[in-house]
Amino acid sequence: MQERLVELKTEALEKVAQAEDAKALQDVKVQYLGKKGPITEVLRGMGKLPKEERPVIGQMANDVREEISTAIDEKQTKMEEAALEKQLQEETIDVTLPGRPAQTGGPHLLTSLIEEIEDLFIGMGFEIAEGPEVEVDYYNFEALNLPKGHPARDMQDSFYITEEMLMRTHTSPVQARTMEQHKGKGPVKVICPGKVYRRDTDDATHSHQFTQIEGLLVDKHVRMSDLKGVLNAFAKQMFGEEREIRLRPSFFPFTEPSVEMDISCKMCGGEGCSVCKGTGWIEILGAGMVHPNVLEMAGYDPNEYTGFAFGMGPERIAMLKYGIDDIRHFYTNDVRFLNQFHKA
Ligand code: 2NL
Repeated sequence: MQERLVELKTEALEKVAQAEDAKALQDVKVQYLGKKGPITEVLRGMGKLPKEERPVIGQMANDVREEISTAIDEKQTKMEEAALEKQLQEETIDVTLPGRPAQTGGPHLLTSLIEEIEDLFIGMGFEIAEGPEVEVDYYNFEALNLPKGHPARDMQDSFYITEEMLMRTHTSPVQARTMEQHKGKGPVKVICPGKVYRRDTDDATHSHQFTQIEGLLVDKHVRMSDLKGVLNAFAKQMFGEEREIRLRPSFFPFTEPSVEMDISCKMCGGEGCSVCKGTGWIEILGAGMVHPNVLEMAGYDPNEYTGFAFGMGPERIAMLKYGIDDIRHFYTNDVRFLNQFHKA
């Protein structure tokens, strides 16, 4: 019987040592220590033994049982530790690795361009003024020498909220409001950027919503040469010192006389190319001397005060500067387009 117990112990310990996973170990436990296992059987058979041998065998059977049980527990602990160690190894985080770069946004191309233009004029003493995008007929048209029925209103059809209220078609109403606030006194020296609206069908060169940036200077003794000087300084800083400007006669209802300003073409240096369509010049903005009617409606005495104003489209300037072929790129907000213009 003793031999049998020694045999069982050796056998069981060997199987414990060989067990490769929790299930195998559990199987060993059931097989040797279970109710139907060989040790239980030995204990049951003790009745047949001589009395004096019983305690010896009993003690031994219990020891064997204890030893196997301890071996199983130890093995289980070892397995758990190994599993944890393995998991820790696999899940190690190397804190010295560089992090993933965060996706950062940035100003929209048009926003950057408008801010660049603002900065140039701030450098010449202008202030920034803003106003409502939903505007009343008076400031959008009437105060700018565009009375009801004026033919020039047709080119600026808008989205009407009511008969008297509309989405502004240009940023000029901001200047009209600014002049009014100055109550007939100068100087007024402002740059007005913002969104404007026209009833237009969208295509590569038209959009029902776009941006404008306008400037206005009203004071005593303001002359056309002042306009030319300011625009020349702007053009050189914005497009390059080597650029020339030229003013061509034009018409706007709110200025008299009115001009359009071209800059010399950088691509061909004035020789004529596809960018300037063979002319050597590129149209950049419209401008003029503020119409006496406009000054008067804003509360200025046109015999005492004069002024100049100009307006440009940031989309057009960006398209020329970066060779963008479709105005809709600005508004569809494909990040692949937008990201190209983020300054480092
Ligand atoms: C263009 C031309 C222009 C103005 C805007 C203006 C505003 C007031 C009085 C007089 Cl309050 N004029 N604005 C003047 C001339 C031209 O814009 O082609 N813009 C995109």
